This record gives sequence, C-alpha cells and structure tokens, in this order.
Amino acid sequence: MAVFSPGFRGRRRSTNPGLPPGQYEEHGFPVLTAGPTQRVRTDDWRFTLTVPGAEDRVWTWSQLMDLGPERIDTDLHCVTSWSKFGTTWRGVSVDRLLEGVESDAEYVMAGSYGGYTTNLPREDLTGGKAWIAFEYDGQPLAPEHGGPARLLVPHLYLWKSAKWVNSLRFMQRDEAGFWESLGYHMHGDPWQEERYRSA
Ligand SMILES: Nc1nc2c(c(=O)[nH]1)N[C@H]1C(S)=C(S)[C@@H](COP(=O)(O)O)O[C@H]1N2
Ligand SMILES: [Mo]
Repeated sequence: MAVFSPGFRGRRRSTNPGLPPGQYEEHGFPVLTAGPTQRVRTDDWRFTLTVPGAEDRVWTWSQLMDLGPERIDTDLHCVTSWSKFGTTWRGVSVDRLLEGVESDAEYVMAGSYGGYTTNLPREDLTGGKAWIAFEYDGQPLAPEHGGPARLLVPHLYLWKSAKWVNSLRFMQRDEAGFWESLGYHMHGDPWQEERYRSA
C-alpha cells in the first residue's frame, strides 16, 4: 500500500527538523540592511531604556560589559527564506537591562543608530530569549552585521534583531516599526510563518 501520494517525494521538503517551513539552509552570512551601515565607536555608544512614567536609564559600553555577557548558540531565520544553523554569539541578556523595571506595558519598540525600528511583544525579549550581542563567531561584531552591538532575538525572523541597536522603548499598545509599517508581521515567528500581514 502506498504510504506517500505521487509527487510527495519530488517536492523540495526539509528533512532537517531545525528548518522552519519555507526556509532553506544558508552557509554564508548574507548582509541585509535598508540604508547605510552605521559606524559607532564603543566610546561613543549609549543605550537608552525608556519606560513610561519612569526616568530613562542609559548605559555606556563598559556598563553594558559589567552586566555579565554570556555565550549564545543559536540558529538564525531570515524572512527572505534563508536559515543559518549553529551560530555563536556573545551578548548581554535583555533580562539584565530590564532588572527592576516595573511597568505593565506589554510591547517594546527597539531603535537603532541610523533610525531603524522594530516592534516586539515584551515577552519575546524576556526570559532568556533576547540579547544585546556584540561578538559573532569569536570576533567583535562587524559593522555590516550591526556591530558594535545588535539586538539578537533568534526565535523570531531576523528583521526583529535590530542592528546598531541603541534603545528599547516600552509601549502600552503595539506600534509598527520600520518593516512592520511596510507590511511585515507584527510578531514574526518563523515556525508559524509570520512573514507578512494582510492589509
Ligand atoms: N538597523 C537595522 N537593523 C536591521 C536591518 C536594517 O536595515 N537596519 N535589517 C533587518 C533585516 S530585514 C534583516 S534580515 C537582518 C539582517 O541581518 P544581517 O545583515 O546581519 O544578516 O537585520 C535586521 N536588522
Ligand atoms: Mo530581512
């Protein structure tokens, strides 16, 4: 008795359980940026956390380093269909930046040097799922990939991982960031194929 219908084996299907639907494995590390590469010296780098009703908190580079960086081993998934397995990073968990924050705001807008923005639910940034990453593959993160530091939220499509990130702003209601305002999904889970949203 036929277990597979005709044509099933002919379709390009993933046999890799780490590959979300509609993705292929990429061995390089493509650079995708809307606008010019930012070049920020760590001496000049500042990171600002804005929570409604509280004073802004600002970190310098050395203050970020004092928060206890950790190693991150993860796969990456880009909405343009490539996935890259087994990447290694070093970064500070966003949980460390949010310690002591009291707010019922459920959404966050990440902002970057150069003006890029992307929105995320707060719960996707907390619980050990998101980092301010500053090393890739044992080297300082290259400017093309968002160095000196980028947001790394690997369980969502890579457009949520803002390069040259320099701020997080808590929001009571979800607002669209750069790509989201052009039709990308407000959440962006690769396992649910949350690529674009209908108008
Ligand atoms: N600041 C900034 N961050 C950004 C972008 C951007 O244009 N500007 N592009 C996003 C998109 S669409 C993708 S797919 C990834 C690409 O990261 P990479 O260039 O390191 O592969 O960065 C994301 N972060
Ligand atoms: Mo992208």
